[in-house]
Amino acid sequence: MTNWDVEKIRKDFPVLSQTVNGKPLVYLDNGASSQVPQSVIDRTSKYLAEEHSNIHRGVHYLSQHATTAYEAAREKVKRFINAPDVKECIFVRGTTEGVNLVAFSYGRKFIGEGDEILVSQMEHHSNIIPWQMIAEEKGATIRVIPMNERGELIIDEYENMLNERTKMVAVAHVSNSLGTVNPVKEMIATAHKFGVPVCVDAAQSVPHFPVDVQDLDCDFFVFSGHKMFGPTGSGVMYGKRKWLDAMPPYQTGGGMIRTVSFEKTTFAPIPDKFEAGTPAIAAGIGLGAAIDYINAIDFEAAAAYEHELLEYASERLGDIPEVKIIGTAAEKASVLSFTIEGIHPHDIGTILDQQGIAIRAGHHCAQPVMEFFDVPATARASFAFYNTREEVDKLADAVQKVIEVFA
Ligand code: C6P
Repeated sequence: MTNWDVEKIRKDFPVLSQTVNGKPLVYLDNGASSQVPQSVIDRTSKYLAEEHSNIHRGVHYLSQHATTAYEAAREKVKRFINAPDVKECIFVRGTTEGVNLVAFSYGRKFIGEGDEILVSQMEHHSNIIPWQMIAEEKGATIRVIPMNERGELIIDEYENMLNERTKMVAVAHVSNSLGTVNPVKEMIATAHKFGVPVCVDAAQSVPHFPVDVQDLDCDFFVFSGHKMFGPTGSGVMYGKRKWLDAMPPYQTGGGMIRTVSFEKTTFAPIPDKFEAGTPAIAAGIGLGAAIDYINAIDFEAAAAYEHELLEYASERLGDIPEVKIIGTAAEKASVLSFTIEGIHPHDIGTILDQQGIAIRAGHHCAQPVMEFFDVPATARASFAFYNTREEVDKLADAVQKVIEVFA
């Protein structure tokens, strides 16, 4: 095993030490929301207890202090994703809001009748519906990049779909329902040959391995704080300045204007143009603390450890004949989706919960994926670097028990 002191890491996460239904909690629902280390809890509490004030508005001490802390968090985001310019990092509530921002703002300006938007077959609903809505509004068409039986995008077909009508490619870095790591760098390079921008849904990648938006050369990169050990209500939409400067505001109101009169309003430059109203200040500062936490651990080692854990879990569950693993791509991260013939995933989830094991059961907001695999839902274990092999063993034993109960 990789040299990773998981027991030491677990102590950073207070929630993990509790019992659920009389059993030690085994938290395997990190894809839905990861847990929060004490340092993030402390930083957020400190802000609320000692520093809280509205930002960008006040001349008084607390307001300036809060503004400095919030903008420091933005700097941390910039370094975390290696954005060229901190102003290209827009704070949003999460991935959903980020994709909506890109779809409606970019779409209103750059998408027209007869245009095409490519989304992949494995997208989360958050990276489908906003594009559908803007396509309807503009008379554009959604085209779907297909995948194979392992849950890998068929890149040859993708390349054939790009043409002069394509105005956007929207693709997940990592699929939340299958765990597939998509070859986004290559996909972006291909899209750029046609002058097409790419919006990467990074909700499931940033918690699991280091990312670099300049290396990827993506046009937009969107993620949620609560899946990367930060608070809910925090998230980021990174966009290349050339697009952000040209795009209209998504929401309007306070904090995003230069001048307002009843005749005309002019807008502030980025990032303010896209941050109308009082933001989630505590959440943003908490996200900064989550990035500090990730920077303080050996994230590369964490990624390697997590990968081994996923392989081990895939082996353990793969050894159970009744279990069918959904999503067997060569490149995967964190997610193990499975079904058991004749047992509904909700029943699996409920019985596992009785053992203190938290997994997710359902369609994972990816109904097209369920349709492709012809299942109503899957059970999904999703891992983080604080999970252990013993927890994987408990999962496998509990799954075996579920099968016995239903036999
Ligand atoms: N997936 C899951 O259990 P929000 O809710 O805005 O933070 O993230 C939306 C989202 C977008 N894209 C991907 C790839 C995602 O995984 C998610 C959230 C959770 O898989 C909740 S459905």
